[in-house]
Amino acid sequence: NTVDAADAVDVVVVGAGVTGLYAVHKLREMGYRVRGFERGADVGGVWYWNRYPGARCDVESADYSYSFDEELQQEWDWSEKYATQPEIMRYLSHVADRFDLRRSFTFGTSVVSAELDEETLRWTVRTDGGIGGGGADGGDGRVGGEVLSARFCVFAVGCLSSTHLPSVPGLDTFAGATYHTGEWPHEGVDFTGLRVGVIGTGSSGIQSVPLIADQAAQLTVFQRSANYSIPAGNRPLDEAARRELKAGYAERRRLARLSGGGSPFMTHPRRTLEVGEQERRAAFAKRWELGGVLYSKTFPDQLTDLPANEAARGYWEEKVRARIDNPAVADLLVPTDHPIGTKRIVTDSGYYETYNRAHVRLVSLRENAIERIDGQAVVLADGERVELDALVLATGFDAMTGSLDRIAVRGRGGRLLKDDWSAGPRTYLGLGTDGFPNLFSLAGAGSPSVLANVILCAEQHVDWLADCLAHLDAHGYAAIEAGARAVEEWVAECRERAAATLMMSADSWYLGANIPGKPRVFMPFVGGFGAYGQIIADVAGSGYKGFELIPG
Ligand code: NA7
Repeated sequence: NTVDAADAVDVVVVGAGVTGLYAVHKLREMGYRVRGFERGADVGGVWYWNRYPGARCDVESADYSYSFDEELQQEWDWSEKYATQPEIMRYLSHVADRFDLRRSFTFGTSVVSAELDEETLRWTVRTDGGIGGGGADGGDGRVGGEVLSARFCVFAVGCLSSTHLPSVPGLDTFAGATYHTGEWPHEGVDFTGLRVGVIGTGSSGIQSVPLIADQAAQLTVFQRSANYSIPAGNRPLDEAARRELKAGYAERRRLARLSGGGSPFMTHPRRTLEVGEQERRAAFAKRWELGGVLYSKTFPDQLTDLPANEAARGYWEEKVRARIDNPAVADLLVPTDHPIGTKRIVTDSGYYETYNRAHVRLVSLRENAIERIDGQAVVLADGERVELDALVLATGFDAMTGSLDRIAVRGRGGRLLKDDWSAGPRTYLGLGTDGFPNLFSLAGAGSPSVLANVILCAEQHVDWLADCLAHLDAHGYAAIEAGARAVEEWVAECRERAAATLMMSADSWYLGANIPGKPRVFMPFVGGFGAYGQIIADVAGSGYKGFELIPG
């Protein structure tokens, strides 16, 4: 395939989720010719796909929104403290309309490969030809999608976009309907009167179970590992609350940028066991009221010190047991295998209370594993056949690397990125890697994105990228490439920082532990959003230390 001038662009952006949308906007504003590609039929990324009942963000809506445009943040009205998936989709659609972003994207189209030309340092990017697949032969001899040449390749493919199916024998022969929470039908699903099974009790399972229970005649939840969940404390935002939020936005954003998680909340100033029982409980109670994921950072040592963690865990257990009528069921719902916060704490609405309902049953797979699926039934190790009309797989994702792995990215010497990363992702600052000049991965492995508010992470990365490209152009550089040594050091730093926490002790998707055969490597940067922002700003300020700037 030849690439003619018409197919040459400055930047290809892959993904129209929160990161890709802002990347296209920002780079286009700078005057670059940008083409975006998106697998889904519209903008939204993870929010486009995860339409399961109860899908809701676990970061407050006021924070989980772009900060780059003051008018945008002043004009948009969030209706609830924690936004539902439909409201987030309306917001992202509004952003796309407001900045006319859709015209730069080709939807329903996946990028399948990106190949470096070492002479020109340009990337040849190929797509799959879009919905309907394969045959985009427009009479110009090109079959199988578009081919274009780009100076920069920007991957904004998301950390939770490649769905994971459990390897249950007979799964594909199930006689009822099967749904994965991460690929939910757009027309919705009506479970009224049905016998429904849910496999998986991460965020997606825990958020969907109460709503599925409202419809189903019988609901069986198959739990491999119990999880820590905390009530969202969700509430509608009225006009007065919104006015107050908007008036305080500047300070709210300032604090969020300094924080560990990209939300304007600071941990208690002292260590857990330095304060008395009463003050400790008051601090936990305050965080509990804030809701959800913020609880994992009530005290600064909670994720580094086991006795401190145990104090937080103990408070959690006390609160949760009080919500569950049957103590034997409560025993199954209290995790015993990992410290609190070492998997992402789930933010729920009525999850534990759902098990107080007569038609809802919890099966612990640790005690009674799924042997196979046979016709209409899930067959358990003890021989019981659980007859089902519908099965919901809330079994998560090949997180952080799964979506990039699907794309054949070939750098210097024809090296495949996937092979380079076979022992775990290798990045410098999460942004680039050696052997792949002018290729950027945004809000992915090696960055704090999955441990923080991803919208601010996206802005942090895109703004860094925009400054970087402006620097290259101002100084006449053709390309920028992470140095091998800088990559080694960053990988080591990410590993060491994680090893100094309790995060290594959970079989989490942060570690790839949910995917059989995936190397056990802690993939995010655990040092916090604010600290990370300082690190990447310092690198830029130093003239991109650790990167090689290649003259034009
Ligand atoms: P998660 O958090 O990865 O949860 C997946 C769940 O599915 C979890 O309970 C898993 O148990 C379970 N699972 C996975 N494979 C199997 C098999 N083979 N058998 C039984 N159970 C299985 O995905 P979510 O979609 O809920 O949430 C992803 C993120 O989205 C979340 O962290 C938030 O950041 C938002 P396990 O714990 O591995 O034993």
